Amino acid sequence: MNRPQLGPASKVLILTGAGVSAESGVPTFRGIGGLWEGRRVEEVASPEGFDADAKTVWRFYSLRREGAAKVAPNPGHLAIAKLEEKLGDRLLLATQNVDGLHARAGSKRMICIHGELFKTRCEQCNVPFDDDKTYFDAVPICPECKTGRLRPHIVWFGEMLNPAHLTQIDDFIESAGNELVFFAIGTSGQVYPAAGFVDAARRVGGTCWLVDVDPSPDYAARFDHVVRGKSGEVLPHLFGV
Ligand code: BV8
Repeated sequence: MNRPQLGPASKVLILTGAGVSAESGVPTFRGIGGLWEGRRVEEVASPEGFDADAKTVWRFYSLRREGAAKVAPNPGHLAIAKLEEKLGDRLLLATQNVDGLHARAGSKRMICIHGELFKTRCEQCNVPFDDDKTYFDAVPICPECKTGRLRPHIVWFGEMLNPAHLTQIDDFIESAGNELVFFAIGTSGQVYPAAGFVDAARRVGGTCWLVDVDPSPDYAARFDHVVRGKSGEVLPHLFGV
């Protein structure tokens, strides 16, 4: 396997998707065919879905909370955390995953661009409830403002990502210039704006690597290097950690 040349000026941006958690036993979206109980995930994970049937949406996230609480980080998560130990502020991780496994593996310089499964917030007053493992089988009302519905702290389809997160990623890419090495790991590259990070990396002259057990051809075509394999097996060697 050819390996990235990481020199003293190199800056590494990593984007992860559901594939990084697959070896921990967390099902991927493509693996479940993009469906949950026969419904498209995009419908369930959306404001419209929550307005139409908040109880079912809470059951979707509560079941995922139960699943994610039972699994552990795998060697792929650990390899990313070890590379961060080596590179420090020359590494930034943007994860699409909401399962919390990167944090449990030790990643610190991390942005959860699609939210966090174990966080809840009030739709009305936005008060956050961190480290919330509650299994909600009814729609909870905010104990603070007594009127708003509590919702998962998740970026749903059709919702804007946190602009500050996108600015932090853009600034990192710009500051790296052609010293940027961009890795997309375990993602089918279907969801924007995350799927566009590779284009931003190319625009500054960065080198782009895709690691995936079954790369999506259209997405893979935008990368300089494609490493076909399981992230838990590939990353320790690829990163030399
Ligand atoms: C936005 C949280 C703009 C939810 C997620 C209409 C209206 C508004 C926007 C849109 C619209 N139509 C389209 C859009 C844009 C939309 C989008 O991109 N849709 C797609 C479906 C076309 N994007 C959005 O809506 C975003 N917001 O654009 O706002 C806007 C502007 C103005 C006003 C309002 C809005 C918000 C997107 C965020 C959605 N939330 N997650 C939750 O998790 O419950 S997305 C969710 O699905 C994940 O976070 C992830 O991003 C995505 C699934 O993708 P992957 O992670 O890649 O997973 P997948 O299963 O697909 O692939 C896994 C890969 O791993 C595979 O390639 C597989 O081969 C590989 N693999 C498997 N095992 C392994 C492995 N690889 C290595 N090792 C292994 N062992």
